[in-house]
Amino acid sequence: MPSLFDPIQVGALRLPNRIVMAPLTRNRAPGAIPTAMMAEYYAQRASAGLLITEATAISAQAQGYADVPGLYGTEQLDGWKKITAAVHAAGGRIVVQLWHVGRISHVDLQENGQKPVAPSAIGAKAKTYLVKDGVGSFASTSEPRALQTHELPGIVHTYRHAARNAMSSAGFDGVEVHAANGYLLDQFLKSGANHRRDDYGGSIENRARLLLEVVRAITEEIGGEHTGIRLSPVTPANDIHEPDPQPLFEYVVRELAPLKLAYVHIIEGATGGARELSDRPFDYGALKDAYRAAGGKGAWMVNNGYDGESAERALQGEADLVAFGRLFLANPDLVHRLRDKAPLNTPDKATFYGGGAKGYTDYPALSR
Ligand code: 8OZ
Repeated sequence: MPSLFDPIQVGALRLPNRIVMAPLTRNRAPGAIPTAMMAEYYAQRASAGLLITEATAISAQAQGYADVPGLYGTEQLDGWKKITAAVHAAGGRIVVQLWHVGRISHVDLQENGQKPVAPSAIGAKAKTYLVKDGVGSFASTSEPRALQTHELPGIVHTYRHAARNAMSSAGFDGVEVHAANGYLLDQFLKSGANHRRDDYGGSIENRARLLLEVVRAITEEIGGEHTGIRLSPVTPANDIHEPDPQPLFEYVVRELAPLKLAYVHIIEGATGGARELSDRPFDYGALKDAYRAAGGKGAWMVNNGYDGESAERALQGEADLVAFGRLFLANPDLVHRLRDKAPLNTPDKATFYGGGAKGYTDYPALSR
């Protein structure tokens, strides 16, 4: 049986261990431009088997929070290029998480104060984060407008274009499609947010259509071996709801199977919260079985609240890879600490979102 410290092939990448840094929004990219401090932060964590960047907007319309990075302008791509170079120089591997927030946005973050876009004109009871004159505050998300059917090929193209730029201009080793946590692709998947009457709403096949078009376009562009996906079947994050997730997600992974993805990344339970939800049971083993039965060979990555011990147990079961969020945030040398069963730094919630080096690049590594 493998341990966290055994190497593994994941698509085109050879990982030296099975410990992944989960995507973590940190709101430290003013004007959506990645910074030198971000390069230091990611390079400090380069001993991870794989680094997944914080969610990164694929267009101006895809932005939903102040100071999250983008991947659509030259300055943004140049900023990321310095980050990927720093990670590679430190011996690491890094993929970028491609993000469109859909309705989880605010008119103040949209070009010309337009409404955010969504599958349907249904607002989310959720908060976003704005910065005005240097002062940050939480604000309710704005009422969205429904995307018209003829706009959807443009959304697919935007993902394709971002994936191409991620590889050829920004120097990433791959991309992760963010289809989780109540953002655009999850909004299309789940019937609480998708009341469409065209080919992109109603049946499971229709609700999964946009996601599958996006992933097919990306894999055509950069290859499945450079592509991963993140799904959260039951999370209530961002006011998202689906009464019958099991058949929906089994359909999704069966359709993903032929695309030869590098990995499938599953958030178990409520994002950053309870792993088991009594009102939303879900059989993750059956999900993986559906993927494998359909010929899916991608690595199976699990996430949510793992520590070293529960991660080792997961590797004895369904998992090939385990993604750690808060523990990696607070422990740049998490791999070494888990191997040595050393004490861990405690994450400081007050500095998760926004700010400077404090609670970002100043968590100490153990001296070795
Ligand atoms: C925390 C704050 C803002 C965004 C996600 C991208 O949940 C996020 C996110 C997390 O996927």
